[in-house]
Amino acid sequence: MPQAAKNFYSWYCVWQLFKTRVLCCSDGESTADKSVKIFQNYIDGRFVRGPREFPDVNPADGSVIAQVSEADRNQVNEAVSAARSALRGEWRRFSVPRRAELLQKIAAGIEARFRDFVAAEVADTGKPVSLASKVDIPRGAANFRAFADLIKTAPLESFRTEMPDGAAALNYAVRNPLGVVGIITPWNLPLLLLTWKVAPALACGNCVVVKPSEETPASAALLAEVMQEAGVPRGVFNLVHGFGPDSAGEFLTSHAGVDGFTFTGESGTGAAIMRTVAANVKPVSFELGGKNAAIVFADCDFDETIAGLTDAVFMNTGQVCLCAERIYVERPLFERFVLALKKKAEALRLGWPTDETTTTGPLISKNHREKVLGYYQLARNEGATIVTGGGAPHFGDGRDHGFYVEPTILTGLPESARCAREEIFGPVCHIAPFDTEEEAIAKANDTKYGLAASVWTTHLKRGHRVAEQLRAGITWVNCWFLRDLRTPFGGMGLSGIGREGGVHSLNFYSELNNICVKL
Ligand code: NAD
Ligand code: 6OH
Repeated sequence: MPQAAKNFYSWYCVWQLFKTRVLCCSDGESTADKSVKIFQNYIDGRFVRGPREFPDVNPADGSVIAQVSEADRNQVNEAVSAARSALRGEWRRFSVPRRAELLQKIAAGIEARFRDFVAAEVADTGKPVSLASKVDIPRGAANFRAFADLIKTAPLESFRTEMPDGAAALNYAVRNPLGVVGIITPWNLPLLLLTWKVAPALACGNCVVVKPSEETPASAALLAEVMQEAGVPRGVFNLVHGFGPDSAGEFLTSHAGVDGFTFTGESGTGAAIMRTVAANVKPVSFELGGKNAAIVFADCDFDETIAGLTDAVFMNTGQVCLCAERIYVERPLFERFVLALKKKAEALRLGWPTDETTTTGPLISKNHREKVLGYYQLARNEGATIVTGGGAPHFGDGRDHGFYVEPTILTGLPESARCAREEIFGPVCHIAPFDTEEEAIAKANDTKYGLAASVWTTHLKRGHRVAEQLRAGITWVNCWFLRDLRTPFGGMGLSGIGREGGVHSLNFYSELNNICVKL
């Protein structure tokens, strides 16, 4: 079969699967037989429509794949009330082992519908099917399994206190749920980033109201089905669809009945949410943007470094908060490095997301494509050399209506250039040479962000020494995106507030009560 026909066929198969299995959600009844698919809200254990709908667009060809039911203020209020009632209901009596068992059941539910989730994520985000199958969906299930285990072994402090007069007391902390948690997530890794918050929140006994990105409602809608099938008590997991300002996002963050908010998204959105939440003085956990640096020393393992940084720059079409957009290379290696990364960029296969051989899908939306192409033009205006890419590809088929851009490598920008300082969130990096270790560290740290960094060297002591001095919440040495769910994750500066992951998640989603007993 010619490639174009194969692409069409695989796309058709995924679309059929998507139509008949994924698009859903009316009290457990599939709407597969209806022509217009509607993603509904899930409130108090029931799928409900909102008063308005908006289209869900496939970024690969710009087609409308479903309608999404936008929750209005009343429905967001209902979701928060349902969550609050559920906190007082049977959920309160769920012991830690029972909650852990339920989380395992949710993980199994995701795994049982693996193909549905993959199809949903691929159609919604345009990410390659290979990536959704290897990263997004397995990690979605793994988040529930990891926090099911972690909650069972979560440490709590205790101190025996002795006063100078001989009085003694036993102090010990007990872990209570934070309460109703508002969860707002972005579109780049929809299920992965949502479950990374929902799993620890439920593990700690909270009830949640989640608002996924308006760009990617599908996997959250499927997760609601899995929650229902797994027997999660009604009101414990609620899902509202919509936008940010003057929509479900803002209705949720301005609600005084939510006890805390966890948000992943842009730094500017974080600031807006913080202003809204401040009125009710609620705790926040923020995972925001980045302008992440990689430092490559001349003594690095060259092939490993090129392979690692190809992923770090181009994975998910550069739409991972941890992607490296600034690469500093020790001068003797600079030209060889630029040429090798150029070769890798040019070998990427921009294709239909459903094609197993595609490495690079479209960007998420028309707006985002305009933003990224705007930065490509700005880079030219700022004096960059475009080593490769710098524009939009032409396919001669339906993908020309999608949101693809070329993988792009820039050199020659001053450190003050906007393209070297602002988060672009596309398949693009700027590469600059450096002469000394101190210079590389200073350049890497010269940013208002502070999310992730990587160091590439075979010099053991230098690897540790440089990593320790980088201002980032996560620093990799000779690797990228190697993540252990028990480790702290988050950023400093414009990259966020607080840490999640392992016990850090458990602490955010809990209120500790220290009990002091006189002995
Ligand atoms: P975004 O900030 O535009 O939107 C994220 C979510 O916030 C969406 O659900 C949106 O509807 C909602 N929202 C927007 N305005 C709101 C408001 N005023 N009140 C309440 N909710 C509001 O981000 P995005 O474009 O979806 O995602 C890309 C950004 O996310 C990038 O900056 C990226 O770096 C960042 N990100 C960070 C991490 C991390 O872990 N640090 C992970 C993934 C993505
Ligand atoms: C941000 O876009 C991605 C974050 C991913 C993780 O934190 C992870 O653990 O996979």
